[in-house]
Amino acid sequence: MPVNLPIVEKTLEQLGADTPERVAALFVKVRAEFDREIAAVADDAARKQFRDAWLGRKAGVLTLVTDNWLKPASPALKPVVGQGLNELRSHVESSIKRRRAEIERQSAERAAAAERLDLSLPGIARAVGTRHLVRQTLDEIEAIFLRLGFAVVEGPEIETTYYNFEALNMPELHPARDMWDTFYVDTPTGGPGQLVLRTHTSPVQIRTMERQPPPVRVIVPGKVYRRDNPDASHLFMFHQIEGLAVDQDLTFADFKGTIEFFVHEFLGKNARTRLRPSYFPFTEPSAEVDATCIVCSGRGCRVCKQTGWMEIMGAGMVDPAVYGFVGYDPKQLSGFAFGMGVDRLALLKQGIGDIQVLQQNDVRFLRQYP
Ligand code: 2NM
Repeated sequence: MPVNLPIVEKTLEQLGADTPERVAALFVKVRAEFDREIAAVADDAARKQFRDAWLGRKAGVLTLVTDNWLKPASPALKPVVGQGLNELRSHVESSIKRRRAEIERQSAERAAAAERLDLSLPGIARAVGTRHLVRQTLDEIEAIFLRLGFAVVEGPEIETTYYNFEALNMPELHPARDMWDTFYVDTPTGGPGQLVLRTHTSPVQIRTMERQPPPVRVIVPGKVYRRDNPDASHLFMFHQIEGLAVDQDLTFADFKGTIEFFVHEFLGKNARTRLRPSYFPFTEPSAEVDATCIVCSGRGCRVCKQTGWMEIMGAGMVDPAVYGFVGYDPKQLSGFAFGMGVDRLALLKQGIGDIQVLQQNDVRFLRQYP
């Protein structure tokens, strides 16, 4: 900020200031210019420049006044100039100091204002996720079996053919393997042997029995994979919960009681249970479990194809051959196992006709199951 004061470049003599009154008038002019200029100093950088212009040792206004007015002044005027200069200096210094404090306060206020939280603004509504319908169903089923003393265990989704088939009483080339449309995983020669995406969670039951001695009571939830073409009732990845109980003297009646308890808890006390003979390579005898159709309460409808029943699981007494693979003694032990498709059960319970909505992740669907 250049100081606009030509009078300080001149001497008192040149200015014709030969009386105390005239000298005083000159100081008034200087001070007026100072007051005018300091009002425009708005920030720290401008203040530093302004300070130099007035107090700078080499060419500051006060230096000029000293050199041009005071030093050459006549002995008579010198005290007057000296007093004027002192008053000017103290005014300049204290004013600049005050201005500096003001600028600091203003910039602090501006910073605080920029940071201030406006608590009256509406919040940001974040989209809150929910448990997926399948997860909700898994949790519900797990809770029922936990109350019966079952433990929840999980295992790998990529399995060896040994755990997925062989240990479940299906040797290589056995036609029963064709019951599942299996995804085979490419593996390097000399690798771990043939790998598959597990077609059921039963390999985890095998691994559990290998790991621990009887008694065993576990349920195994998880994803399973089958090479099906997707349609309204098929997904190539879906969810199962399988269960296994092994102990001395477990009977088919224990199995029936367990399943009836489950059906009552899951579908309601009015739901009845029915067993039909079936076949699985790893159970003997084997059964399909039907429950009263929840859509029509058993009267017959489109969902149950007018039978009043819907199939909810496959099950049976564990085949003694399976115990041989895990080092259990079939003469000392017996047990039952069961497996159910969780996605399908969720659909039945909700009256949904197309299984594909479970994997399309359309929020309009998901939001219906908060
Ligand atoms: C089912 C149906 C019947 C089953 C059998 C076993 C094991 F490991 F103990 F042999 N785990 N799961 C089983 C039996 C599964 O799912 C429809």
